[in-house]
Amino acid sequence: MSCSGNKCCGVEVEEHVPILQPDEKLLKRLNTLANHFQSKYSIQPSFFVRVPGRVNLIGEHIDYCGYPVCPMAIEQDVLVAVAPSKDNDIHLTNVDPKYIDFRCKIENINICIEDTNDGPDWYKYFLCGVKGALEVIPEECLPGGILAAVWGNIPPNSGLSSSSALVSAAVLLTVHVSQHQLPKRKLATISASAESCIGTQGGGMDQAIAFLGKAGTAMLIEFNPVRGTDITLPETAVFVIAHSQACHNKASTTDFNLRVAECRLAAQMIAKKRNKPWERVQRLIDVQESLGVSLDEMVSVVTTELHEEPYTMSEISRNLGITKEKLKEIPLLRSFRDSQMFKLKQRALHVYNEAARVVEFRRTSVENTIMEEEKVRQLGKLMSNSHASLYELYECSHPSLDSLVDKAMACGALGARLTGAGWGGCIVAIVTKDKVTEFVDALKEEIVRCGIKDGFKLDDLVFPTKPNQGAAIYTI
Ligand code: ADP
Ligand code: NG1
Ligand code: MG
Repeated sequence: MSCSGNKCCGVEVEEHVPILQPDEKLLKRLNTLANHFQSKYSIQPSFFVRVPGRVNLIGEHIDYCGYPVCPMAIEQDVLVAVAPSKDNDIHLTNVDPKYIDFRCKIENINICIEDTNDGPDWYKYFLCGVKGALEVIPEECLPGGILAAVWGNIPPNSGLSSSSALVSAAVLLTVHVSQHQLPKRKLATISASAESCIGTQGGGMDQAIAFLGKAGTAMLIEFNPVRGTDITLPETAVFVIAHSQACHNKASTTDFNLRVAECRLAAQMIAKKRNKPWERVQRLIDVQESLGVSLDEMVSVVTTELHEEPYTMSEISRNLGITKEKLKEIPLLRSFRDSQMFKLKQRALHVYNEAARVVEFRRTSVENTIMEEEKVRQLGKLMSNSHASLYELYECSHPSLDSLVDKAMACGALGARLTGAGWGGCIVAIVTKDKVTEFVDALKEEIVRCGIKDGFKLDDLVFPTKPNQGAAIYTI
């Protein structure tokens, strides 16, 4: 029996977050952060954690339906300098002055989320992570207090997962400051469930890639249980991220959770129509599994079982054979008014087709009978089809994203799509290696021509990216 990768004598060995020495570039940033820490707390940090953002190449809005996705960790990250504190308080500061300092008792973490246009206060993301970690750390290891200084360079509210990098960093540092150890996959699961306290019921992709990400390879992330498999991308493919200059905080509106609810209701309605125990069905993958059919067949099932017109709460409850009051008891539905309409057919069609595109993306990436250039073209087509579906069926795009996708295609991309939840944020485009510089220059020129908004810098608006290392702990 072989012993390689994460297998020993054929048995899966759980990987842990590595403790690394920083390279020169990171060391410079850690020193700046250490100086900020020292200026606030008058001591040196004991260690640092680094958690990257991510770009999702394909598989959007399907993680919470149970389907695999294909992200990679990016270079931009959240860094936190940490030391234990004896006073049983959590002390928080941020190098960026727009994020105000915060302090609270560790046994009195309050993550009450108020309705605001800007979304929750930044420190609540951090507190979600600390709280999630404290729930699993054994009593005898629990920390006194924590001194922490945060510094991130992932553009926030932009679909590159700055929120999950912050939550996951808080989970990791709380576990490490307690001198406790947990494997990467467990940390990813804790972080995903911790972030749901912020209000959005995401599927776990962001926290999974934050911990499982590896330099040089994208990942197929699967769920229940969470796991990652390397996907080697074609040598000649380069992924370029571009910002639409429209920002959207996911927790500031009900858009995201409405999509999660629509997918769940679509799954339950199909199950009910096909005489399956619908109460046990939570995700679109559950109904596919209970019917035992392919993704293509699920597209036909949706077409016959669900109608185009948006559903009302009354129609859904009638079809499921329960009262509207009972339906509204489902936690995810509590925040919606009686008048809320649900587009079940459109959302379910997107999910099953997108899940099929992920299968195809992976198959194409690893296929060695296709010529490199043709491979990149095929991956590009899948990405563009994904965007069209997110625009049309899932309705989570934004005019600035659509126009940026068009610009990217006009500048020579072989495919482009919004990445992350949408409603603003970033796109990811695929180009061949020999055309990257030409592409980036042309796209920048187009962006300048249309105008750069206050607060954005041209160099941060378009940048090539490659698969990066996941979370790590550093000492200096
Ligand atoms: P994203 O798509 O980037 O994950 P979200 O809407 O999910 O966007 O959440 C972004 C929020 O995370 C920000 O509004 C802010 O509260 C918090 N955040 C992100 N980066 C930082 C940072 N460097 N420092 C403090 N808070 C941050
Ligand atoms: P972003 O854009 O990073 O907030 C969200 C969800 C993901 C996934 C994508 C859409 C969270 C923390 N993240 O990502 O789980 O559903 O949207 O594919 O909720
Ligand atoms: Mg987020």
